[in-house]
Amino acid sequence: MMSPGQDNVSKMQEEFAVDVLKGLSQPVKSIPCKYMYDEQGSELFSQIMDLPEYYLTDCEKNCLESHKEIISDTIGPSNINIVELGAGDGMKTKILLKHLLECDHDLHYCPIDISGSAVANLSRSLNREYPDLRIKGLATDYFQGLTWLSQQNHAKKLILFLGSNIGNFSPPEARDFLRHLRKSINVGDYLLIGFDLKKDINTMQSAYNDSQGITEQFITNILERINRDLGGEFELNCFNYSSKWDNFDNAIKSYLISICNQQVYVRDLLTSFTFKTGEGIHIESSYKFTIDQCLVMAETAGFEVVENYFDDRNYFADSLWIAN
Ligand code: AVJ
Repeated sequence: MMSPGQDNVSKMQEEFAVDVLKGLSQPVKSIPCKYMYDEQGSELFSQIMDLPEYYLTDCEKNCLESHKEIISDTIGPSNINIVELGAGDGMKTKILLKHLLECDHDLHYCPIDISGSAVANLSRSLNREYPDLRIKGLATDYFQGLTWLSQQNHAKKLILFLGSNIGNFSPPEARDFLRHLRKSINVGDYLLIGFDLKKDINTMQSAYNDSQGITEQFITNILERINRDLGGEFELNCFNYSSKWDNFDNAIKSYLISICNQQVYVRDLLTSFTFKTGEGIHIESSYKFTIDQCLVMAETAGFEVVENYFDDRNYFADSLWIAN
């Protein structure tokens, strides 16, 4: 695997510092959600995927389990390079990889994830389970991942973008990202992309307000990371977690809300940030989709929808697109 070498790590640290300074200096404070995924955050997210309330993972596993044959037949038996953006612990992907290997597909698998520890763990466990699978892991963010992708040869590719990771982008960001992704691959390459579909509000909100409080820990970890990595002085019990459905934007929005008037010093930024009682820091939006929206997104980005695969409850869709 291409490990996050020392240069890469310090570059990531510097970007984190710059983005926290920018985000907390705005009138409406925010921190980019990609910074939730340090080693602790990636571990907490793995725990979230096992929660009974977090239906997304079970639904997508069900989608892939029920449709792995048709997906495998559609992309054909040729040599194929599978590149996964935001691979995480790869538990869902294994369903597909296992089946493709059993069908004698000649596979290269390249998991890309912002968390170096996640990529290292996944590569190790896949090596053990599938000694024949050729793996090249990359610890980097989506945008550098796309730069790398655009430099690859013309071998046939299947890009995986699972888990409704696309839902963290606002609609204009999602459009730009998918166009950029399309430009980084070739005509005839495939994209399998997961969408969490709009459903009753209680079900969606419960997925982000689990009874064990793991999601709260996951979101709050971003302040702990500022304390750990940037010498921040956030008092974790001076912020409350809030995650609610926004009916106008069709998204779950997650905030950390200051419970008092306070100032927080962050040593490496040489800056104190002021928070008023009730003031929120926006951490994450998780947009939800209709299947018609998915179709428009595909066409706008230069793809054609080959097929939509649903789970038994129609909660989630994995959509197979071909670049045209
Ligand atoms: C990994 C972005 C799909 O938005 O549902 C889970 C992250 N945040 N619980 C999501 C997340 C809180 C997740 N994604």
